[in-house]
Amino acid sequence: MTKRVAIIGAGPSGLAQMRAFQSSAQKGEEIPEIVCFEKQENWGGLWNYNWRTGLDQYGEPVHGSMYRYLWSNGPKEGLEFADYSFEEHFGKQIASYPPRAVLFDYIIGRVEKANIRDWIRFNSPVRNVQHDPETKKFTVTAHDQVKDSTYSEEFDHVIVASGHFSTPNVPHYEGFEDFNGRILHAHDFREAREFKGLDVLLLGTSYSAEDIGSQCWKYGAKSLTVAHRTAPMGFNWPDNWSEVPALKKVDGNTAYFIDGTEKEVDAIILCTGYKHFFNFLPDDLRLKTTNRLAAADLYKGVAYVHNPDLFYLGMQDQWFTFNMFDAQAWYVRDAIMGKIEIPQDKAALIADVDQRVAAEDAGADDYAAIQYQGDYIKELIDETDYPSFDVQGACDAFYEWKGNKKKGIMTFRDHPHKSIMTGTMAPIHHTVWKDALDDSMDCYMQNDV
Ligand code: FAD
Ligand code: NA7
Repeated sequence: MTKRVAIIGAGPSGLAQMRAFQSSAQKGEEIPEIVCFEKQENWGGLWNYNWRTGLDQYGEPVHGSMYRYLWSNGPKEGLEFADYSFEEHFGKQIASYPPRAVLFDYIIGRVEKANIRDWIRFNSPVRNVQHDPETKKFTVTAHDQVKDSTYSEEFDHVIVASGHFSTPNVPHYEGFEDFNGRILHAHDFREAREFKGLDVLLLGTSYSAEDIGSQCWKYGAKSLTVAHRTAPMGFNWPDNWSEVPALKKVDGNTAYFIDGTEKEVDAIILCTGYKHFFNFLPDDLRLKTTNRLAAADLYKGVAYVHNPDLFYLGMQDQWFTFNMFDAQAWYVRDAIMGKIEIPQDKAALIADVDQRVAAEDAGADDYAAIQYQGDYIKELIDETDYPSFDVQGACDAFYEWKGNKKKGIMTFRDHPHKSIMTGTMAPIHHTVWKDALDDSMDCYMQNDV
């Protein structure tokens, strides 16, 4: 009997999984039957831009957290697929920090070539998964939203690739209910021009705060104030950007900070991160982890220690993205196809996780974290036939990127990097990022290379 495998989500992680199986089939190997359940009407996950916020057309929470004008926050040379280069897709080398539409096109190009769209059931959120310890089968219940009918099917394995940057972590601060302006989470941010001419307060010091603040600055916000709970980001910010200690409360439009300072603000954007949230999974199958590199309870970062027939992709915090999802997907494919043996002894699985947590904790800084995740990718690809690539070169691209951010937080995207897949240097983009207000693919592709 052919095994049946369910993949939940057709974002970059789920698509990597399908491409992994398809590449085996292409080599003449017999692969399991694959069914991918995707809640949205198209593939690409977060990269499938959604103008909606709140609930979608079916009343489901909107998955999308990406906003207009988003340009890659790291160099594309760090995320390039080893089996499908940017040059193969675009027919030429492109600049290093592409806008969202360009990256979406790249992700989709590979799976269109692989011809796997028929494996995906769109508009089909998974509602429930149950595991029967007797038969060792999973029962997946999905909702066909077009027919408005719910049905269940059995699978030998389930791979959860539903992402973890869609359910916002929304703290409350005193006075929010009486604030005379908009309070929103980064998840609901779409159009930076909404904040033109306004004094904007952001909470948080990670990617969302840095990037949403930078967009608001680029599109004409009057001032940006970023409150940190732990430590400031410490970049060399423009003159109308300040970093302040944690927010204490708001009263009317006045924000009060714990050092006794205050600031009049028109809008508050909560860049306070996301929750790993799987409301379709029962307690015995549900991953509970914080957003870290060594995610809890995942052997080799993918196999659920309490039931290693269940896999999770992309659940780690991310320096690396697309090629890390590939490394995981090829590994999971080989585990399912019996080429890699996952220990069935729970203590051994847990020992693997403990060792990963300790290794991450031993790292001193972001540079160690990048190296840690790079080493993880190397470890996985060494065990499969995923095309070997210069992971260290990708780490170096990230180190360069960090250095460029220190030199100029509004100019780091103007730097080119060298592809580790093809060895080609990226061109310098025709317009510096701060002046490039048109983020369409047509405009981006106008580089003369
Ligand atoms: P997702 O992209 O989230 O895809 C998950 C898929 O699962 C979605 O299609 C969703 O609809 C589906 N799904 C969810 N629940 C269900 C369900 N119950 N049933 C069926 N389907 C379901 N990475 C970069 O490399 N560069 C960047 O510049 C970058 N910018 C980012 C900016 C923002 C604002 C955010 C939030 C993330 C950014 N990322 C970036 C990181 C991003 O996490 C990855 O690039 C990538 O999208 C993760 O892929 P994924 O498939 O794991 O998850
Ligand atoms: P992250 O990277 O998880 O960061 C969350 C930030 O929110 C971090 O700076 C936290 O501060 C801060 N935070 C969390 N809770 C609070 C409260 N209650 N008050 C104030 N500040 C808080 O999320 P991002 O959205 O920035 O990035 C997620 C992904 O999106 C990322 O991969 C990018 O590619 C895009 P802390 O340091 O813990 O004090």
